[in-house]
Amino acid sequence: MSHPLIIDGPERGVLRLTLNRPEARNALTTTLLRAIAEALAAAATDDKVGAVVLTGDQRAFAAGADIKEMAERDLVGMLNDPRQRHWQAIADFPKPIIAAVNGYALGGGCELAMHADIIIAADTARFGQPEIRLGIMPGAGGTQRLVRAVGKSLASQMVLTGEAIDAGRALAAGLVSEITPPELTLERATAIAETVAAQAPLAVRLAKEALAKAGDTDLATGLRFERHAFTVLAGTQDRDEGIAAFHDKRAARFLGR
Ligand code: DAK
Repeated sequence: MSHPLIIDGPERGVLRLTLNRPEARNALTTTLLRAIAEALAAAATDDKVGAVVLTGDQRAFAAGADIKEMAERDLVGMLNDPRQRHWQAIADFPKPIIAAVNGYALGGGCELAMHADIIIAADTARFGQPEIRLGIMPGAGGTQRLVRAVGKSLASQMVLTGEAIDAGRALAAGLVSEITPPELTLERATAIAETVAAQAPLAVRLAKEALAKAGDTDLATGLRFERHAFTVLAGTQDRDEGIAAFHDKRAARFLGR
């Protein structure tokens, strides 16, 4: 059996994770989720990784939790579900994740894409939370992150009807930041990841954390965090290097210090 997650790189600071269960539309088994969480845990402490690209194949980014596996879990099984831990590990990953979405991002697949900091989608991609049609509801942040991403009305429509939206709608709603022809999605996501990976690592980490606060906290708390993070960066060598490079009209050489 082929491995459900293909790990490439890091190359130019970018690690690529490719979901590899094409026969099941990249449905997220516990094994696949664990593999993503473990790859990210390793990437978190690898200085050669500045950003991660997460992708699937042309037909599906991921069609959600593996329904066959889910059917085997009763209430106690759900309470002891190891997947919660894996989802948390993905949410806690401190470096930027850029999702390159082709095809379907449904249920847990849409939720996985929303764990990314930036989503680049093929113009043929479809996003949805169809759990309601299975008699369940989103369980990996779909009701919370989707409202924050697209607003209450569209999120409610998606979650309560189970109907997917196309990439154009996802772009207009702010769920994704760019759409591309399908054959260019991965390339574009990788280019963005390389640009991110070339920046000062500590600044990127704190900026990611501050951006996350915007969705998690009230404005005053978020602004306070931003001010503290900004102040912390004043003590880094990379800030001095960035400013010196600007004056010298040369590219900065950041060290992550
Ligand atoms: N799980 C398992 N197998 C799946 C699957 C899935 N989610 N999606 C597709 N497959 C399998 C199909 O069963 C089929 O297998 P075979 O029959 O060939 O053996 C194969 O992939 C190809 O599927 P189709 O023939 O249906 O392919 P199409 O291209 O025609 O359609 C589709 C693609 C993605 C539109 C369709 O397969 C589909 O609607 N799939 C189901 C999508 C769905 O309902 N997703 C939501 C799943 S529930 C939690 C965290 C997360 C979650 C819950 C809790 N906690 C931490 C508590 C998440 C829940 C979900 O995501």
